[in-house]
Amino acid sequence: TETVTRNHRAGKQQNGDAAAETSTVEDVFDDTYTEKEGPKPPRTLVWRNIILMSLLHIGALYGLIAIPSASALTLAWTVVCYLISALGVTAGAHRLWSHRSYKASLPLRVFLALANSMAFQNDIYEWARDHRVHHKYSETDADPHNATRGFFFAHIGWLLVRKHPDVIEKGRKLEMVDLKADKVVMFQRRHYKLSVIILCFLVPTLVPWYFWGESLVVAYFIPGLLRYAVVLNATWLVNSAAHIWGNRPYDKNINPRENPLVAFSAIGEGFHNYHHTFPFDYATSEFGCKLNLTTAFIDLMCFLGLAKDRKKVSKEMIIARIQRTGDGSNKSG
Ligand code: ST9
Ligand code: ZN
Ligand code: ZN
Repeated sequence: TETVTRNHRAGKQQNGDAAAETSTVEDVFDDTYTEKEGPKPPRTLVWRNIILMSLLHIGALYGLIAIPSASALTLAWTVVCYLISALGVTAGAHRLWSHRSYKASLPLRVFLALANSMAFQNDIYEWARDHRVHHKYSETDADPHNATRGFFFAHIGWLLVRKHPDVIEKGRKLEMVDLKADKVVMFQRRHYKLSVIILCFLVPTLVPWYFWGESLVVAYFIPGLLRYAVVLNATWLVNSAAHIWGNRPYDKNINPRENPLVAFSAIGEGFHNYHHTFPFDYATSEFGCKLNLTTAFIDLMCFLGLAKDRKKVSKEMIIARIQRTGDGSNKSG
């Protein structure tokens, strides 16, 4: 049944105008790839990123100790910014654009692209390309955040060094026609820097200052830097923690795990054993909206007529998979 689904998805692959409407098969694990023999290429540190990421985290720490001096409205605004930027990654770059697990109307795609710029995690096109190679070549040299290189590398280290050449080589061969055909994605890519300055830094800082007289310093360090750093770390925990700690009810032969704590902080993206087993499922989980605000958001968008065609794995297929390759921790199998 699983191959049926894959062929079905491959069969739906089109190009040209309809491309933005299609599904993708580029997120399916490719077991024909083998790492090159011999010594690994040297690790080259990128000092600019090391310095910027250190400054960001020092700024976030300052934001943390400034919390008592922030007004309640500013703290509420911080949560709002957290949720918007998180949705730009989860419902946008991840479930819509990397995996094509549902379809979104133009207004929703515009919202998700703006929200995505607020999250400042590279533009949607680059994010999705890295994410497709992550699924296709998971835990190998061609995986940008290969978790077999340890927690630190999978978490943040991969953004502080040059990429393994295989990531770029395999990434260049990926089918990206669906994203190239999406005008919203290409517009965000063309204007990425400006959109980040406005949405990740200016809007979070200026709204509390203008509307309720918060000090610019507090507004910059809490809804600005602290919120940005927390969203980044919540995202990175999916690559680090959820590839290391948790059960493997669906496939015990792969590293990704079910991690409820990560699911909570990443608004639904911690059911990672399920997600790598069924990457096209719009809920990234067997359990719908449970610990999964992103699924609730996509459901709401469908209810409002702004999204449609959610892909979901059937219960029978999940149970068959649990029985065939699960680690025994899921009782519904
Ligand atoms: C960030 C991203 O944080 C986080 C992503 C996390 C993913 C998580 C997934 C988990 C599941 C989803 C859960 C969501 C949960 C959300 C929860 C929310 C609460 N294929 O890059 P360069 C080309 S970003 C094909 O310079 P270097 C590239 O086009 C944080 N080609 O490589 C270029 O070509 P050309 C902010 C590729 O020199 C050339 O290669 N951003 C691919 O090795 C060189 O590219 C940063 O910190 C590919 N995959 O540098 C910036 N990749 O020359 C970080 C590259 O022709 N990035 N190419 O133009 C960098 O500074 C650099 O990329 C680098 C590597 C230093 C890391
Ligand atoms: Zn993963
Ligand atoms: Zn994914």
